[in-house]
Amino acid sequence: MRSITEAALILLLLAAVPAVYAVTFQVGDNAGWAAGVNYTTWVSGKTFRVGDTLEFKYGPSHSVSVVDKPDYDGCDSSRPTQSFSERDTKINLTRVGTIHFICPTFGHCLGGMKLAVPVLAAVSSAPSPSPSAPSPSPSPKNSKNAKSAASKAKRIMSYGKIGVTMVLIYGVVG
Ligand SMILES: [Cu+2]
Repeated sequence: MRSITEAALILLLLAAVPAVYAVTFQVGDNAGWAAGVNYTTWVSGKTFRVGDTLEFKYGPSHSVSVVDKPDYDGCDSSRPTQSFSERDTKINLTRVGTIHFICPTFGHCLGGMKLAVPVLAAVSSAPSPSPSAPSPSPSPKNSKNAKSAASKAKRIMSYGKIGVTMVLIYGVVG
């Protein structure tokens, strides 16, 4: 009885494992989202995955804007896709690709308050259905069919040979 309970617990733990992989990164570590932090250095050596969370902690003079790459490169905060200023912003990473952040306060991005986070696919034990699953192209399939048809024909021929041999044997015996 006890071992069944233990086994059930282990199964529960195993099922919970993918959730354990989700990580919350505090941007800039203890320095937070602030001037004078090198976010390129902060990003390097870290692995970000879909399901992880970025937490921005910052003072009232800062904000967080999600921008595209050209605006990240050019420190242009005039057309963010998302903006936050609640001083504790949690961004869930939901897509594979690089997500770009800048501080829209004048001069801050140029001063280094910019962050590009490369997001990799989630690690999961459960196979997720892929919309772009590779399907075999028709030509190799056809040649494979032709091959198996040829081997089938060969087999039929050898059966035919055995048949003829048996008929001959019967003929000799009879
Ligand atoms: Cu700022």
